[in-house]
Amino acid sequence: MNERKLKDLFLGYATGRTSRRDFIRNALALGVSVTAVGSMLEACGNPPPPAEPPKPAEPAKPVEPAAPAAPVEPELGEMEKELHIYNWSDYIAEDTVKNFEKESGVKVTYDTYESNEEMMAKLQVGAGGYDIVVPTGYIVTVLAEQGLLQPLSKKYIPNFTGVAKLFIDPSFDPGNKYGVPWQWGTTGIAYRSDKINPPPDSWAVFQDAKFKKKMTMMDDVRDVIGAWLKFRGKSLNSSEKADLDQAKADTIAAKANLKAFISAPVKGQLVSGDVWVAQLWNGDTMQAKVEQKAIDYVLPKEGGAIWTDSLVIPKSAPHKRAAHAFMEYILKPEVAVSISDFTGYGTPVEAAAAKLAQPVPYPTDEEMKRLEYQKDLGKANDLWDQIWTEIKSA
Ligand code: N2P
Repeated sequence: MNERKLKDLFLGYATGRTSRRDFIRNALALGVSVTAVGSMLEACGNPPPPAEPPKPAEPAKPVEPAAPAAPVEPELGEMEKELHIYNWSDYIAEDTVKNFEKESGVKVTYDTYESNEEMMAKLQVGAGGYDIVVPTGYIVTVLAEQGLLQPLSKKYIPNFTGVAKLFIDPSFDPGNKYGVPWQWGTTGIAYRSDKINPPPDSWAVFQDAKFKKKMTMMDDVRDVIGAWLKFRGKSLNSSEKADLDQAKADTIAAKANLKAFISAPVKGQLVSGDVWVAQLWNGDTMQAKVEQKAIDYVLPKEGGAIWTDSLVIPKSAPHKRAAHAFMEYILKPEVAVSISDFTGYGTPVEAAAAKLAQPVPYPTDEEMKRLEYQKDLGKANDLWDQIWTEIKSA
């Protein structure tokens, strides 16, 4: 049985991209037993019940004009004594959790992940018992549509008023209903300026055999295919088959020169000199630079992704009040400064932005022309996933 295919299929179903019928059909075709398919479906929870048949129309009654719906924010009970956080690796200051525990008396369990997919897979099968996770913008949309997120009760987060305008009412989370912005950044190229001269300025560097096996791209379908789409002047949200076929060919051409598809953990290899060029996020590059001055970052001339990651609370979270307390805590300007000073990413807290040891200015209009926000791909997710699987096994 092809385990990789089965895993992708299961992920597709768990994330709502693959229908129940397609999941069953394909799983059986892969040789999975009927009993095993049953348990996999169960692990994903029950699908929504079939819609009720329409009732015969009743004669219309005069109705009172409806009062404008005030947003109902859930009331939360007493502060719990525990909090379970699941965040990207290297994405918080070393003392943030400790200081929060001291101030609040809440005991924090802190786990890390390396990709949105890794986090979603856990969340969607109900594993982990997490109170806070940190998805990228387009993933907030997906999780919210799947009904997996708790709407925020902003009355417990008075510091939310300190969030900069740019992060208010984002298109991926209208009204900031579910998320408190955490950090923002870009996806570009980290390189060793002592090994590569002139510095790379294009995604094309990954197709240059001169640096064979000294280069890596991220282990992330959206970032890798997105980069090759930008390389050809396309949107990194394209769902056009022709664009994606070209991106696939470009990725496979690059793969011959790559040491690996690897995300944040590549930092150590950049520092040691095992890797000279890595597709990476700006902040993680700055973290590596602390240890090795010759590491620099460039946004390729063809452009790349800009993103905001947000703190959100899963609907199933056992400690929702404590989760709100943590959100309130990290929005304090001095705490926000210390977090971004460690991560190297930009802060959404307005009063903190100017106080960073190395300020991360919001992109200028000129830079913005080269940057693009990732959006949920909807139906095209299947095609992207299929191409990614083909690239990985090529
Ligand atoms: C964590 C970086 C995560 C950024 N090291 C991904 N949007």
